Amino acid sequence: MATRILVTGALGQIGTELVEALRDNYNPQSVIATDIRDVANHSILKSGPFFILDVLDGNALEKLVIEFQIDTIYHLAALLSATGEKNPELCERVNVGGTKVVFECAKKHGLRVYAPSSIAVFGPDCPDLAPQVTPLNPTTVYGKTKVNGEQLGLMYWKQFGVDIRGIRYPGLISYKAPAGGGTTDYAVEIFSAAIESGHYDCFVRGDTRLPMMYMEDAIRATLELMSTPSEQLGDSRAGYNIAGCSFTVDELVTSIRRHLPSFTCSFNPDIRQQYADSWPNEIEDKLARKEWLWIPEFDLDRMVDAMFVGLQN
Ligand code: NAD
Ligand code: AKB
Repeated sequence: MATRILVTGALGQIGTELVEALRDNYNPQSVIATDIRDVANHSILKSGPFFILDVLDGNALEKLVIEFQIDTIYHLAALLSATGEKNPELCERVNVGGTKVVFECAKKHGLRVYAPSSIAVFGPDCPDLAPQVTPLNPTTVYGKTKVNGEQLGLMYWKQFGVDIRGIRYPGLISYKAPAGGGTTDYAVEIFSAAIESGHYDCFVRGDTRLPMMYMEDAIRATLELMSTPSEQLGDSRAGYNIAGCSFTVDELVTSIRRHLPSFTCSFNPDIRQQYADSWPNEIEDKLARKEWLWIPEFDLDRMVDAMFVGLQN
């Protein structure tokens, strides 16, 4: 039977590009995009089916799964770190509660699930180069919900055989949709500010180094993980480390100046500096490379070049 997919949180930064990639790979009418909100004229509302869905509403989710004979869910609905820390109760409810709703539905209907994790699972006790297996002691509520999601995913796989997979995405950089309220948003916002005004006021220090990834690499990683035979995946299946490129804001500014020599950046760290400081500088991804042959393509300069091409066209 042909793959029939439902995507939650589809209007966000990742969903905007993942839905298009899935619709390119499968029958576009078989990729059902959903989100709790509507965005007028959004590209994915035009390229295939879209429904309003609050991921906490298990009955509504089940109705769509049955109606469209869904076999795979890409579960993207969540609150990111900066938004989540402002509203921890809602963050916990959506990120953990919503994930349980999706996993229960998958268990009942025999679905496969992709549920992303984040580098936010790591805490200050993690080495600068984050290993795949290390104690996970995040300080943010968001990070705790992501650890919870990974643990639930592994539990549903081991106890009930539900095929759940996930990647610990680094900060994702893209130009097709705005970043969704995270700590790494500065590495997205800096590009439009540079092009529009020649200046960016950054909310973390210039020496802040975080793991990042260009969206094209992240989408490819997602599709590659989901097309890997289940028996190749081990106990990290719900939260694989993958590395793209790590850089400081100062290094990002230097790379942007190759395109805009007069670009300036000022620094006014806010509470998000604390979240950034609690995360590792770099990610070690040997296991993903071994188990599903992950390999990144975009380094800092290539990513910056692609952002300028994307934003200026
Ligand atoms: P985003 O904030 O851009 O999009 C999330 C979407 O979820 C939004 O469109 C929002 O309307 C929707 N949503 C919120 N509450 C909902 C609810 N109750 N029901 C249904 N939809 C709801 O986030 P994103 O960047 O696309 O992230 C998607 C996933 O990837 C999240 O799990 C996030 O933790 C993870 N992730 C993202 C990044 C990144 O840099 N973008 C990095 C690491 C992990
Ligand atoms: C955030 O900054 O909250 C996200 C993430 C790394 O999970 N981009």
